[in-house]
Amino acid sequence: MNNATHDHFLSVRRVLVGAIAATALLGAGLVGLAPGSGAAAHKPAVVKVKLIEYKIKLKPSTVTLKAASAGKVKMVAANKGSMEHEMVVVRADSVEALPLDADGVVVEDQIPEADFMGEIGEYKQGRTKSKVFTLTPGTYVVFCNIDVDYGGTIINHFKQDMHAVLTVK
Ligand SMILES: [Cu+2]
Repeated sequence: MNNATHDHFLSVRRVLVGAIAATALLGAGLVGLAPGSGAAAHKPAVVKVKLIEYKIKLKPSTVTLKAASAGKVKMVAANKGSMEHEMVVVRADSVEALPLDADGVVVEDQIPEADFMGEIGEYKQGRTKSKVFTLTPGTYVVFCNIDVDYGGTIINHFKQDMHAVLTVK
């Protein structure tokens, strides 16, 4: 009887020690979670984009990449205008650095492939679309380049100042 009680006491102690050891390991694991490891560490930076006639607003307009994000920047683009818009992301030092034609319209064909980061193609007002871009530190121009024909008069959204600069650090 005495022995049985003693054994029981020992086994309870063993369970407690085991629990403490597990907690210590878990703690060490969390502390040891270096940038780049673990699913949560890969969360992209997020930029909220507002598209209206004829402006693009970025919030924030400067993002600092965490090492663990692997250059991933999620653009959440809300079309708050009254017509379709698109969102193109191109690496360029400034709006003026983009290849423009004589009318001041971006010539997308002349953008080097390596500088073309991608786009969210035109979509309806009232909708929000998201896309994750892989960006390295630098300067990017975010713009809408659609043309709308108003009975022969073509309005190009980029030319109407529908662009913004995104800085990635
Ligand atoms: Cu537009």
